[in-house]
Amino acid sequence: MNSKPKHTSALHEKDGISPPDFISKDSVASIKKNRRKQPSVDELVTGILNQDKVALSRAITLVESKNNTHLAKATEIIEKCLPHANKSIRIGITGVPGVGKSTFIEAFGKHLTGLGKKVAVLAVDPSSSISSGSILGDKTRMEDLVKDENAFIRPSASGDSLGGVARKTRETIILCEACGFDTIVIETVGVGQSETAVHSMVDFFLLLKLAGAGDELQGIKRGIIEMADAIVINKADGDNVKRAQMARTEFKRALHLYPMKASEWLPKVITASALKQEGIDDVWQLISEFHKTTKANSYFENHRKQQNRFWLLQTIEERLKHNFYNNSNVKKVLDDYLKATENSTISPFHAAQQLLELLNS
Ligand SMILES: Nc1nc2c(ncn2[C@@H]2O[C@H](COP(=O)(O)OP(=O)(O)OP(=O)(O)O)[C@@H](O)[C@H]2O)c(=O)[nH]1
Ligand SMILES: [Mg+2]
Repeated sequence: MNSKPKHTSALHEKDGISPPDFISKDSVASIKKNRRKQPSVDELVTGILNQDKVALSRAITLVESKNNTHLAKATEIIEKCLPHANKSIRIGITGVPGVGKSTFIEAFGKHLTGLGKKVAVLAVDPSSSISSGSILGDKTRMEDLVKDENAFIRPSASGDSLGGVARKTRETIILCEACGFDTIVIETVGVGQSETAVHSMVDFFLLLKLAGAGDELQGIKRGIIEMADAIVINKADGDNVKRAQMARTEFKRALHLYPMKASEWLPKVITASALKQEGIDDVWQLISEFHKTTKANSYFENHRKQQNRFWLLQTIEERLKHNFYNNSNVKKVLDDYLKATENSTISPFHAAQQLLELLNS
């Protein structure tokens, strides 16, 4: 006889089937216990400082989380890692889709690990939350680097705002450095303002280009050329070698028209073939030279200090904006105010003033 009370509610779930006897209850309990166990902040920090990539990945997941408890943990981890960070060179790489960024990073990364370096590859691509194709593509295109003991590849954090994605990447840089990665490569495809965001978190900014396509064809904004510390004309192989060399001369000439950079570094133009792995060492030599020059004239340190200031102010702006648009009082009346300004029944400035006052009410 079944002694259990009869359930009349339609919501009642039937008891599941109990596991067969040959499954050890102890094993099930131990698996469940381990599965639930979240490593503590100190465990993750110790792991990161011991160059454990699993701990690094888990900490990055916390940085990328939307859960407030995770974020609080992430903040603590970053604070503890900060004294161990900073000892690296941070390189930003940009270029239009198809220029060969992934192929280049694979060749460049392998070259550097061959020199005994530890390379972390991160990405800033705010569009990746919409189409995850590029992430999967990158992982397969960086086949060898993914398997490399001394490399770490993390696709772009997803997020709806560039500011959010950029913040996560910046924090991830700190974690990677504390984990012993001495070369940080940050890839971005020119979506919106992502190059500017990447430029403001790296020491060296590299622009990949193709020969034979005009700037307008390549969709590269002028500002990006101005940001570049080096332009690499990629795919300089086969029939393309001559055109690549011509493009190099043209770019060199064009770069002379730009004013001297604060770093006192004259941007260089070189040709390379990521596919044939040619010119890769030249790129590295160039970056090393830049590193030496800017360390000697103190630009390197000053630039990083400036970047930290920039990110502090940027974060405040983001938060203030977020708090404003998510304030329930503001949400209730914003549309009415917008309509009223459209109809000129209130001036935009007066409306703004009244809306901002709602934040303090
Ligand atoms: N001939 C030649 N082809 C190359 C070279 N580098 C990359 N390619 C090819 O160009 C295509 C695009 O390369 P990717 O490395 O995926 O380019 P990407 O810039 O990462 O592209 P997205 O991720 O779409 O932005 C691939 O078919 C590569 O094999 C090169 O140096 N020479
Ligand atoms: Mg790619």
